[in-house]
Amino acid sequence: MSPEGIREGLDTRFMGQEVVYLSTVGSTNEVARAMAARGAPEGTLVIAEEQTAGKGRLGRRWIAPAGTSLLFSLLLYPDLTLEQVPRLTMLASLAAAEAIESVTGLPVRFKWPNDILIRGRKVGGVLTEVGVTEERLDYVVVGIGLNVNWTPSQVPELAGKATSLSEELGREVSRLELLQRLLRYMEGGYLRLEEGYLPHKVFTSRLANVGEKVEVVLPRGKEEGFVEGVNAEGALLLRREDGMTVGVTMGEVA
Ligand code: BT5
Repeated sequence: MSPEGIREGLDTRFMGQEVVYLSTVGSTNEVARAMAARGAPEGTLVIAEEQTAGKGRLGRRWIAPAGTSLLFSLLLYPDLTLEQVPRLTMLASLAAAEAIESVTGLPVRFKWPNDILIRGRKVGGVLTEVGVTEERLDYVVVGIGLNVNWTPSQVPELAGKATSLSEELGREVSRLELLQRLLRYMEGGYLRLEEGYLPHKVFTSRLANVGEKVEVVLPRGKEEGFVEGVNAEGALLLRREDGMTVGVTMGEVA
């Protein structure tokens, strides 16, 4: 991949039109945050072949051998409140799902809040970070990692839990085509978001475990209940044994 290659044939207005392409970097999210501080334009794409400190949530690591994956971040300046930012995480997951399905035909589901799954295994994840001044949202960095052409099941830590597009399909997939489609879907959703579109219903239609009993690991403790879906702000709706439905904003389905 190259910056020229990415822009060539990319039919977006701004998403991915400014490209920062790096062969190796700590984390693309960190570079995108630095770009925000320098006033880089909306839709700036920071993409790397390899990350030496790829980040997951809560200090976890994102593992990907060089040249095998899509590892990138998008810089956005949305007109949203802090509470509404999960809409962007949902949009990014949806854009990834639509891109994967249109390129490969593989069925994509989500595990709340930010896992992208194929046949129950994690093929990608989204890490959304914000820049805030005096409680006002300055910028949002949406980081996406997708396993494209490698075998994560060979990494002991990921065995049985992770997969990739090539592992599922038995052949390699064009990272460029996948990226360009994802950028197009992301821009389409983002523009609709500004007109008041709420992505939670479409997101819920792809949510794993709906109607099933799950355990959600919270920052402190756990919550058990039946998954009902996700609300407009991305909270997981859980119906507890006592019949009450609660909205969980922080944590993850075990
Ligand atoms: C995520 O975190 O799933 C968000 C991952 C976002 C990565 C992208 S890459 C581009 C951008 N720049 C960054 O620095 N980050 C973003 P979380 O839900 O916390 O999941 C992390 C967990 O997933 C790890 O603890 C592992 O168990 C597992 N994991 C790590 N690498 C994986 C991989 N390649 N495929 C599947 N699972 C993985």
